[in-house]
Amino acid sequence: MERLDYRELVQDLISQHAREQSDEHGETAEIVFNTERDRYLLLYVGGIALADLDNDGDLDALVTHQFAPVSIYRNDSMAKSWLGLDSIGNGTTCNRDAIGTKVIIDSQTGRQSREVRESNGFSAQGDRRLLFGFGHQTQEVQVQIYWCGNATPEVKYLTIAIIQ
Ligand SMILES: [Ca+2]
Repeated sequence: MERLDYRELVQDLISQHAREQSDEHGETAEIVFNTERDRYLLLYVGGIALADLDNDGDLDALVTHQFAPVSIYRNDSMAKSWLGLDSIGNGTTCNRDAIGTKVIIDSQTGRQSREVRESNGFSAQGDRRLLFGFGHQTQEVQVQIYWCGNATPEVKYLTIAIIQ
């Protein structure tokens, strides 16, 4: 089975959204609610996907509506140090999507853990890439990766730097 690149799918949706929100001169149009009915139709949520669409380390949101174009909400948090891990299993001892892989990171800011999941609930999907934030300082971190539930972790030591 072919592995889909969700980033390409999201870029297609963003391009489609931009075209739908632009006027005939290519200028981005402001969304105007003409009636309460329009507001209801736009706000009626069908599904949500949380992913780092602009690759800056924070989760953005893509929301589908039953009767309106897709909405995209960019998270404009301040730049911090972060790490994104995109896990790919070897296909024998761990599935190719690495579902069930758990990552624990110990740093000066504490312990964080994330797990690769197939889905995030009804009509919802999350970024398969695991995102970790480390505040406003460069630091050494210990990364423990438990591939597909394996009891013995793969251990890495990384230096996380702030991107300005
Ligand atoms: Ca982001």
